[in-house]
Amino acid sequence: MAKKALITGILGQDGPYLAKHLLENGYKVYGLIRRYSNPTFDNLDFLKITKEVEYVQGDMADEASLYSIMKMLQPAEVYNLAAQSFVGASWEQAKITTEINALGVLFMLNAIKFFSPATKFYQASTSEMFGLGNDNGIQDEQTNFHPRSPYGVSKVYAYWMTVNFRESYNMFTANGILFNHESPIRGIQFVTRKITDGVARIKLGLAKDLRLGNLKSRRDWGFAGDYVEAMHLMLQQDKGDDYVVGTGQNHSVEEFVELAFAEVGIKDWQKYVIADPRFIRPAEVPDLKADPSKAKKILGWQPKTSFKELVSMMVKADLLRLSQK
Ligand code: GDR
Repeated sequence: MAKKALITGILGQDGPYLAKHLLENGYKVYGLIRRYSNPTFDNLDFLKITKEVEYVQGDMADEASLYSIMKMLQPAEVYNLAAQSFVGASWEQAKITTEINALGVLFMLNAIKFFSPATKFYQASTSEMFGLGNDNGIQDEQTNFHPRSPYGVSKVYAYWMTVNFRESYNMFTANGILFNHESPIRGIQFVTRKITDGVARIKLGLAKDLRLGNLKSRRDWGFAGDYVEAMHLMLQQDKGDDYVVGTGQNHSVEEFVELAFAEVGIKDWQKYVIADPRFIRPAEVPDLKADPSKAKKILGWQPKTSFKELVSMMVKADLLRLSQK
């Protein structure tokens, strides 16, 4: 019988890439879907796997729904990718961010503990937990957390609950502390996709400018398709553990902008970019860079896609998408 995996957050960016990877590895993949009036399967369609995933109805904020799903499915692995994942919205919507990102994880851990204790659990932790916690400009598994947003705070709670269920109940749980990871199906409000979509629109004459916030912040950007392989590897080890996943290099938002415009042959990008205070955050994380040595050593994982390849892939996909409309 095929191994069963349940992915929460199946309609987001990482869910489809992970589902594709698991399907290619012979898994039966289930996707958790909450009630939407109009669920959008565009990201799964993009990877051509919409019909290969089986969908189950439930909600991270409603623990009883998770209990019955775990009782029914008894999956070998659960990947918790469900979240209010946009940092920028988390100040205005701190409560819902906390309910889904923090309490939702507690509910899922309890669902596993009570109804499917052999299930291995992956938690989508994040470099946003580090925030200002910075060991000489680079973060690894030992770096202190100093989150700077309600989103980061909610993820720190989830991280420690995931560790605590491992320590308290001997459950197999793993935190993947993923640094920023992007792709052509990245949500449009995140800065990379906002830039590549904006650049493609400007190139095609569909927009005149691109409005951005802080161009100076630096992120360690990788390709989501590479990162889901690390998630899977974490659950194939002898015991659960926590791993930093990133490239080990970082770039400023400005460098991303410059490279994206260069991809369509525009050198004088400053003409098009407008600083807009609406996109400045109440507290910023200025500089993140991963030390992924542990993932490399123990999981044998390494990113395959360079920063330049990532920018180019995203710009090309947006040009194609917009020229087909
Ligand atoms: P981030 O991603 O907050 O790092 O979290 P995002 O792409 O939103 O921001 C990256 C940096 O770019 C700056 N920035 C802007 N950001 C947005 N969204 N829009 C703008 O116009 C803009 N201008 C400048 C931001 O201030 C920030 O410094 C992402 C999310 O996917 C999280 O869920 C995940 O946990 C982390 O990555 C790892």
